[in-house]
Amino acid sequence: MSYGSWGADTGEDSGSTPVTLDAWCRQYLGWASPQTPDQLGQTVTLGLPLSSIQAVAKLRSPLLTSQEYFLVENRYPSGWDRGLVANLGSGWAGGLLTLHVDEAIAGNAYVAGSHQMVMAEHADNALYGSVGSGASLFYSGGHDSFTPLTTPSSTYYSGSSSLVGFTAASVPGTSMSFSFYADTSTISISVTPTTAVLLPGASLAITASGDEGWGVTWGLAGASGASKVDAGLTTTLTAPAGTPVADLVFTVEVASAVDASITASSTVTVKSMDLDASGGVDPQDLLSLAAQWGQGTSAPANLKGTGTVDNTDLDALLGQL
Ligand SMILES: [Ca+2]
Repeated sequence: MSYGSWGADTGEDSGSTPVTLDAWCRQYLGWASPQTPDQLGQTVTLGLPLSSIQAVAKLRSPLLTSQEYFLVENRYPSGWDRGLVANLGSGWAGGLLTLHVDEAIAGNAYVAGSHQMVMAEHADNALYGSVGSGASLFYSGGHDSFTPLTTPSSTYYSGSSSLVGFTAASVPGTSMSFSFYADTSTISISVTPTTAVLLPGASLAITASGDEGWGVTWGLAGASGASKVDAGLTTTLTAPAGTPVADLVFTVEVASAVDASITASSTVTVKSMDLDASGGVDPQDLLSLAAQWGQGTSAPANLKGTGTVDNTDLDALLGQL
């Protein structure tokens, strides 16, 4: 708490109103369980520090170290934070306090050539001593953004981008909000396989990559009747068991969990078994299959989509007659 122990409102003796513990202290004590925004543009709302155990936001990219991150909280001249008035002045109106935390550092003592474990990111980029300033806080009308591109920036102590931050801090108040920022420029979602052919009732695992640790969300479009089971970066598609008289085409869609505009898709087909185009699946189709025996994947009778027309395709057709 340092200087905060001696907090006081206007006209009070020093120490009469010790200020609220900062977000790191509350997290350490178990008084705070930070919100962890994970979608670009997600609105995060923060009440006053002691109003809720979730009145803190933790900003961190899953791609990078878990030891270094930012804690954002709403500091406002109310309750114990009236004790800040003695040092910040009666005109202090509140804002978002942003703490840069590096748990790889053992303590908060100043060591030349190093940095402290918990330090405020001063919105006005000024240097302060033991006591900060109202201009240290982020708010609409002052400095309302904190990203890898702003000054001060959300760059890590190593000099690498943290890839996270916030924009659009609201005006000060007992409830404040911001928009979560994530640098998604390194995310490029792809899937394997991009195309496949399935027999009726068969299953196929489709895997995504390039999510940069943020994860993905899966969707399914196209013909009806298929189902899928999502498990992280993999989804397993199961084709409907019925006999297709016309090709069934399914589109498995995948999007970055942090930025839904970054997408990829896989096209899965269940081929028609009406090989002679009679309008139904019947014994005549066996003759068509026999005529294409040994042909490759482009043959209509290659129902499984791999190798050549063989017993697997014959069994599939017999199973559906
Ligand atoms: Ca037919």
